[in-house]
Amino acid sequence: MAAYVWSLNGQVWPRITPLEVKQGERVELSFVNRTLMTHPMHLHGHVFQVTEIGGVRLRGAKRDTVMVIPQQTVKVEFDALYPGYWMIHCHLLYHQAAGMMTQAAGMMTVVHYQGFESRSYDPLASMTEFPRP
Ligand SMILES: [Cu+2]
Repeated sequence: MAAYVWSLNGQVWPRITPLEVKQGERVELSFVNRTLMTHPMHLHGHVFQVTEIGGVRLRGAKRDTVMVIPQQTVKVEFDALYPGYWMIHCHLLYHQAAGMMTQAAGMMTVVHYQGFESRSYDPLASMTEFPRP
């Protein structure tokens, strides 16, 4: 049986390309669920507003996690006010970390504020028990 590997933008943690944002801008994220499972998508350090569900625009709830059902697109917006690296991931631990057992970690990436530097940012450090690429 093939192992599950969930990805964001076709990439699996920790081999990801950060989502770049600029401090002060309003950022839209589109969660496009092409799978047959529901994913509770969670952004650290921010509150976002749900602005579209299944093609219907709305002024939705403000929250940090939103359920994205199979074959659905949910859009959210947040104000980029807190410089740093911030995790964004599926809150089902098995989806987020599924690949920790299979050398492909899964549904997690980061939002990165342009110009913010941190020597401690090293996604590959989470894979210490596996060979680096
Ligand atoms: Cu998930």
